[in-house]
Amino acid sequence: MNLENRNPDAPLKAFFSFWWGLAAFIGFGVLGLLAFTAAGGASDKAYERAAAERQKKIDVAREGQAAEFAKIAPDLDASVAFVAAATEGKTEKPVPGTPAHAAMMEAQMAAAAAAEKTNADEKPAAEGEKKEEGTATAAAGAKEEPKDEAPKEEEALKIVLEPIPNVMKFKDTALEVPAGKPVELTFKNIDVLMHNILVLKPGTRDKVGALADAMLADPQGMAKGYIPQSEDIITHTKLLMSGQSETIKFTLEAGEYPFICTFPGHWRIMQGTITAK
Ligand SMILES: [Cu+2]
Repeated sequence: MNLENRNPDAPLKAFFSFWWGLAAFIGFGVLGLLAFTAAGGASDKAYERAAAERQKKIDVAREGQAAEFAKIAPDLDASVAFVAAATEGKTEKPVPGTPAHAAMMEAQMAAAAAAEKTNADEKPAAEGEKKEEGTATAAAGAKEEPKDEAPKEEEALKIVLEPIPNVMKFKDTALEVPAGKPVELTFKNIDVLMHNILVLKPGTRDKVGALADAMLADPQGMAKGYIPQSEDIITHTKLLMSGQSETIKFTLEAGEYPFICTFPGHWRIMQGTITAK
């Protein structure tokens, strides 16, 4: 036993280890290169194929989103239709100030006027006022039809009345008309507030005003245009939105006839008198 050198063949082993290592290193390198080449290597073709695969993935992702986004295409009509469909039924009431809201209010007023017309027809007309009642009812209808003008030979006195904006007052508070002659009163609501005008029998202003106040508690008050049921009302316009106007026709015997706006809170200062003489 050589105790001085217990591993006499170690240098040889080390020599072979080096060569095996080098062979393995080169072997794996060659293998990798072969695999890379087999996969296409660095050729244009390989890049094209990789690009095509990426594009395919992008297309799949796009198709997946198409259901969500295709509808909001730059096609404006399609976009509007899509938004309309998406929001259908979500806006139950039109926003005040929009034409849709104005149309809704008008429809409500027309319905109220129609209901009132039915009531008026059921009630026996007061004596001496049949003609006026008829005229008033026609004027209260949704559409102003000049059909009852034909038999009249007398030229009606035309009056235009406006509210003073923002102060709940009529511009003219003392109107004069000839007794027994037809009058056409056009009320132009140039205010931002809603107003109406009721022509009343002499001495009934406070009574009708109180009835109008009571309509605040009526859930249908707005739909009725805050026009109370009263035989003291000779004629009236519907509740007019900002910018609307309506013409009412009436003939008054000599006397002093109060007129008021019955929108809640208005009549005490929004009033005037028509003197017929
Ligand atoms: Cu008013």
